[in-house]
Amino acid sequence: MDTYKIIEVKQSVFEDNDRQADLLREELKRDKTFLVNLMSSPGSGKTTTVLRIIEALKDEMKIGVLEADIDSDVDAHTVSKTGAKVIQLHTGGMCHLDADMTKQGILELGTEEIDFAILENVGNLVCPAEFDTGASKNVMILSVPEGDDKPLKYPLMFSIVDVLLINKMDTINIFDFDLEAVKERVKKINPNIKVIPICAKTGEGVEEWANWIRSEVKSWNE
Ligand SMILES: Nc1nc2c(ncn2[C@@H]2O[C@H](COP(=O)(O)OP(=O)(O)OP(=O)(O)O)[C@@H](O)[C@H]2O)c(=O)[nH]1
Ligand SMILES: [Mg+2]
Repeated sequence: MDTYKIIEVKQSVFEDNDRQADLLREELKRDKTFLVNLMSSPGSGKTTTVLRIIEALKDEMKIGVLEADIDSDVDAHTVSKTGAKVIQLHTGGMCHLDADMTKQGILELGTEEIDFAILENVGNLVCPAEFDTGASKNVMILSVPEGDDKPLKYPLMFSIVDVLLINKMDTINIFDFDLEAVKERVKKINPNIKVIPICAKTGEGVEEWANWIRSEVKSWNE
């Protein structure tokens, strides 16, 4: 007979996180704050896209930003120049944010003053997909130089997002990136996903994402 017990710790961690995430979502709904969890690989253009969306929406809604990184405050410093309220979250080595960490950031941000909050998650295509942050919606960026095979290699991430932004479209002729193949691959994993090609560098395509946010903020507040 075995003299030791095996406990599925991972499962209980996820269940506990899911409960906290649902509670946070309810609070955000009550406070009329729409929170987007923005995920991607390192360097795919999250901060550049955040700057563009602030530019597009800053005259219509009060925007707050949570910048999550293992270390440093370079992204918070960059975003703070827009005038939006920014909180930098350090994960202390963790490769993702969970609902409790997100809640701590939201409390610092203060929901009364914020209509639209955006969480730039830690750059990673694996761990952030496993933890519900309590956000209203999940959005991810796949940038052209990463390659069109990523939906095949990281299906979980592509399965949990509402919107896929395909960034760095200005480089599509340099890399062998098949946009139609990506659309087909992601629709197989997630038939309801909305795919928006953008170029955060020039701002091209960002208006379509801004329109999606406008419409989601409206329904969140109904
Ligand atoms: N050519 C091109 N470069 C871009 C575009 N968007 C972002 N970049 C560049 O890509 C690099 C990384 O962009 P960031 O916005 O810092 O990426 P990030 O995802 O926030 O990076 P981490 O926070 O480190 O994960 C920078 O040099 C940007 O100027 C784009 O649309 N086209
Ligand atoms: Mg960044």
